[in-house]
Amino acid sequence: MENKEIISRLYKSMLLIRTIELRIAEIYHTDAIKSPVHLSIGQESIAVGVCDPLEKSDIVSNTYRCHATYLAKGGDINAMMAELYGKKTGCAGGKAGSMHLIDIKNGVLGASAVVGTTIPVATGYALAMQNEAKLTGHQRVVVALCGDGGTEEGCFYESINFAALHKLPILYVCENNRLAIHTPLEKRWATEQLCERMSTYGIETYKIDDADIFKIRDTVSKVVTDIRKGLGPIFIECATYRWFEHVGPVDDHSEDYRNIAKYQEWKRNDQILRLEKMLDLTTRNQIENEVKKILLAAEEFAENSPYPDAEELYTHVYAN
Ligand SMILES: Cc1ncc(C[n+]2csc(CCOP(=O)(O)OP(=O)(O)O)c2C)c(N)n1
Repeated sequence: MENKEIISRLYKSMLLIRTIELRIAEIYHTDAIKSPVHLSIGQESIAVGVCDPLEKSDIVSNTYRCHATYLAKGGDINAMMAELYGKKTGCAGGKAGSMHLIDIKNGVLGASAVVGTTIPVATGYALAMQNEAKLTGHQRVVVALCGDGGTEEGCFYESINFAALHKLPILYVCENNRLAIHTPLEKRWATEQLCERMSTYGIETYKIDDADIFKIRDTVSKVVTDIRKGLGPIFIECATYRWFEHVGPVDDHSEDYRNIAKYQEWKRNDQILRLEKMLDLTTRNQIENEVKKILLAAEEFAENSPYPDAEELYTHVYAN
């Protein structure tokens, strides 16, 4: 059994992500938020289980469905909310929106709307970290997360091969929610043996099929230690379920491509409720109040921040 401090920390991190995403869904229709939003409600245990064992100087990278990883790695929540509002104080100056969160200071690489493209960038970062360690003596680790759809891109396989060849300090994590927009895995993959496919690159693989927050955290904790020692890349597949529509603020379980029985099953497996039950009422109330305060402050920060100046349209277009 994990100790109370760890349970409280994991609960707070997952609750913060869930609460902010539910709030985003609530205010989305007011047009305060200026960008499309890809919510990861239901998938929180992956981001939190993966980021919890990392050091502050380690790096994570994710796709457009990036709120959870950004927050779990310690990304600035005020800057995230301001980015969604299109404000000058946003983490990308209010010009990029929800799909392109970035917080280099806290180890969050820039996300991208183009499926798969963050994977080679993260792999290149891992190469730089391998070189950096020769000078500093300390090996930072990069974690590249992507969806099951991301693993269908050529650059995913090119990156894994390159990382395996050069024993790069990188962990690849697939958040397998079995959907690429509206197309289920059964219509896209001839076999579901993703880990077996990855192991042909000569790397160690792990599959976690129940989104158990402790299993994810323990596995990542072990493999990151190995990666830091120079053992090369490792791949983890985490099964999960997206509760909301692909993009936007509502749940779309009435749609044909959805499976309501699966949804109910995954809801019963909700890791936030699981941890909630492990905590005493006083601790829970305290955490819930802290989360509410953080969220309220972020919303106020975003609302009260100015929009970017018109001249900003002409900056960051070309590299200097
Ligand atoms: C290169 C590229 N091809 C197609 C798209 C259109 N597209 C946007 S999201 C998406 C599905 C990706 O699914 P997955 O990687 O499993 O991530 P999830 O949305 O489930 O988190 C696709 C095909 C795109 N953005 N980029």
